[in-house]
Amino acid sequence: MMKISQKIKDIAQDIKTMKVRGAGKIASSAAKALSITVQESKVKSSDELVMELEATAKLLLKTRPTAVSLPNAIRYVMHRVREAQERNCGLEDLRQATIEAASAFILNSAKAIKRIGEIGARRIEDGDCIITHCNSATVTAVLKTAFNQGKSFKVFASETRPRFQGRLTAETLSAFGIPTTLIVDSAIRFFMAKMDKAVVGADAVTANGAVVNKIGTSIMALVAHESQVPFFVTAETYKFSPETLLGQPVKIEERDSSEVVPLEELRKMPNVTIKNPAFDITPPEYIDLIITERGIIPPQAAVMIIKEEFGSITTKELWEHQTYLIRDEEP
Ligand code: RUB
Repeated sequence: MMKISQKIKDIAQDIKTMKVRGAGKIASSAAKALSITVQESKVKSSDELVMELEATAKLLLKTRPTAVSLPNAIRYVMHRVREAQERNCGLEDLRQATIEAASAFILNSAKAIKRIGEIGARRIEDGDCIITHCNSATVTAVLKTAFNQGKSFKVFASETRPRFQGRLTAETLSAFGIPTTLIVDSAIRFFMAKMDKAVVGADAVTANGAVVNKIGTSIMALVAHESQVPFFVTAETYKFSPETLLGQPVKIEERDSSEVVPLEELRKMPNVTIKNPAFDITPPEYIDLIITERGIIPPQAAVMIIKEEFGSITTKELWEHQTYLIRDEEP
C-alpha cells in the first residue's frame, strides 16, 4: 500500500467537498496533484514512482464520479508517463515527464477555455437576453469576452439549488459589469419565452451527443426547446467521454441529503427520504450546438471528437481508472 501525502489528500478532499468545483478546475487540480506526487516523492525506482502516481490517481478518481474531465486529465498525464517508462528513461526523466505532462494539461485547459470564450462570443448579439444554469468557467469566458467586445446583453442566472452555484455566476458577472438577474430554478419556464439564448457548461459529453451537466440543465433545455430558444453547450474536448464509446454510461453523482435538508430537520421527518442527484443528462435533440476549443459542432458530431481526441488510447488505458476503483474494492 503506497503512502499518500497530506497535500494530495487535501487536494482530493477539496474536490470532494466542492471547495474546488466545476469540471475544468477539477481536471487541472487532478493534473497538479500528479505533478506534486512526483515532486514530493522519495522513491528510488521508476516502477515505484509509477505506483505512487497510481495511488494518487486512485484517490482522485474516487472524489467525484461525473466530471469526465477528471479521468481524462489523469489519462493524459499517465499516458505520457507510460510512454516515458517504455523508453526506459531513468527516475529523474520520468519525474520530469510527469511534471511536463501535468503542466501541458493545465496550460491547454486554460487555452481551451479562452478559445471557447472567443468562439462562443461570436454567437452573442447586441440586445441578447441569455439564460444560464450553475457556474461554468467556459460560459463565463464566453460572456466576458462578448462583453469586452462591447456587446450589450443581459444574463439570467438560475440559482442552482441545493449548492447555489448560480449565485456565484451572478456575483462574477455583475462584478464584471454585466447586467444579471438571479432567478429561482423553478422560474426558468416563467422567463424562458423572453430569452434569446441559453448557454450552459458540461461535465461530460457522451458519444451520442448527450450532455451531462448540473441537475436542472435538462429542464432548462426542455423548456428552451418548447420556447424555440437556441440551447448552446460550452465544453472543452477533454470533457468528451471515451468510455461512452464502449457503451459505459456516465455515472451521476448522488450527494449527501444534508445539502438539501440539514440533518437535525430531517430527523423531524422520519418517513422522508431525500434524493440529491448532482447532475442530469440532456439528450442531443435538445441541444443546438456544442462550442469546443476546436470549433462549433452539432451534438451528433461528438463521436468524431472522441475518436480524434482519444483514438490513440488503448482499451486497456480506457478502462484503467475503473480498474483502479475495482482493485480498491477488493478485500
Ligand atoms: C458544475 C457544473 C458546471 C460544469 C462545467 O458542477 O455543472 O456547469 O462543471 O463547468 P459542480 P466548467 O458545481 O457540482 O462541480 O465550464 O467550469 O468546467
